[in-house]
Amino acid sequence: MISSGELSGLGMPDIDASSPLGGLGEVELQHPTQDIDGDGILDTDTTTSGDGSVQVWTDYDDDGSADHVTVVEEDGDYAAWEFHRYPDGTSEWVRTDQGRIGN
Ligand SMILES: [Ca+2]
Ligand SMILES: [Ca+2]
Repeated sequence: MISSGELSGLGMPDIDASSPLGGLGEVELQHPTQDIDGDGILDTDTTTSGDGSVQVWTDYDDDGSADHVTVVEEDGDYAAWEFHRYPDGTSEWVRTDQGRIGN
């Protein structure tokens, strides 16, 4: 089995800080590589896109789909989004933060 960081993130949405995620829908974390909350279960996948932006996808409840994403562009623009699931079966991504690092 060959496994490297370069392979992680395949199939993840390619987004930047200004991408509207409202209709993106559920995002499966196929290859989580980090354990952010330290419970021994991998929950976070960091992906990069061609333009230099970095996306950090985190699955807080370990159900396999991302609940939070932070996007940071090369020039410091960033945005954070939370995935909300509603009782009527619908779901959406809601932006929780946006700005520019270092200014
Ligand atoms: Ca964890
Ligand atoms: Ca989840």
